[in-house]
Amino acid sequence: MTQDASILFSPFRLGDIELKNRIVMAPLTRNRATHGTDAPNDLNAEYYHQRASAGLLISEASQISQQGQGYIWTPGIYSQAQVEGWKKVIEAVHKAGGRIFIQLWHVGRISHVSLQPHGGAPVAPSATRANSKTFIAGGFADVSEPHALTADEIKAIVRDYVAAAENAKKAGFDGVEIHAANGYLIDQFLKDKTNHRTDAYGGSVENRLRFPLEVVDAILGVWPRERVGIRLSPVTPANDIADSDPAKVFFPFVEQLSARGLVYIHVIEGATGGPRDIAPFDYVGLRKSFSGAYIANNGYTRDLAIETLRENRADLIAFGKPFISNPDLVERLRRAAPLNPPQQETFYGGGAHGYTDYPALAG
Ligand code: 8OZ
Repeated sequence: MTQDASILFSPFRLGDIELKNRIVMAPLTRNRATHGTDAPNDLNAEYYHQRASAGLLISEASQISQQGQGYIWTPGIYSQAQVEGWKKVIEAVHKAGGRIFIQLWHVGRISHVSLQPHGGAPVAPSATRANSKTFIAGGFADVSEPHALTADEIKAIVRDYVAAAENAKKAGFDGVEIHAANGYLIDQFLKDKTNHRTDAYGGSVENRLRFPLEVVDAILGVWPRERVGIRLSPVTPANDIADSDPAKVFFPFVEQLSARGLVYIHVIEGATGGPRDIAPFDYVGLRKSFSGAYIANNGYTRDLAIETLRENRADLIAFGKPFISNPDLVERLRRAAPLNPPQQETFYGGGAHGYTDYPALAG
């Protein structure tokens, strides 16, 4: 017996936006921006257009500055050419009745000198290199040793977030998602494996929340709170990140986000793209301490999504890999149709193959 999926297709009011269903397209790095400018292009617009039946689309992570880039050919949101490119994507999504937020990204230490301004070192809260790989012009490479940010450099990054948020508005996005997950810059400040600072940005939980909340507050100066969400991954080991007591950081963080009225928290439950049960964490409790919507992510199947919504453990469900290989995932979930399997070899880089050529159901 297949379960009745109607709950997945009930509308949801996200702030001042009416979403047509509870299905979210998760942010997915695909490394197919225009070479040289990192601007989105017509092929990217076609890809997002194909997937616009999701209630909400979240763009692939998009660097707020060249310094914020960690992999080759990911799109930016800091140049005029990039804004123009995103306009094409947004127009294609809106034409198909979809809604799209942009995910604002700074990778921090997960980068390589070849991607950095003037071939310099990537930046991080503290000068410790991640045991992690990135993808550059020549293929996979170890990430480079970062330098520890000065207080002035931290302020400059907050200004870059503001400029990126303004660009996102000019491009016509419906909102922004702050990428605070997966071991990138904001997560590096939150967690004690990567934040060894002894100034106002490190040490106590209050200090570790300082930079993340400065970014949130700066973006709230540009966008109304009902158009700002954030992605979190309390226990993921992605990109060599860890914290000795995630609940001690994430409950106060989410309470602060709730006080500011952010529209959603988007939570990667467990290890990003991996086991959901890697470490215990009270996601239901986290949701209860937040006033806005809760988007659940990681390894959701049709059945688990339906069950989670029925048991009121989430408001929306974000699907990642299934959206790579099923442009019509929404229709397939409706019909309980089989899904195309995703092809890992074409996830990152390349052209239309493995990107816009996954088949939709006939009829
Ligand atoms: C896969 C490859 C490169 C980047 C993330 C932005 O994990 C990413 C990412 C995923 O959040």
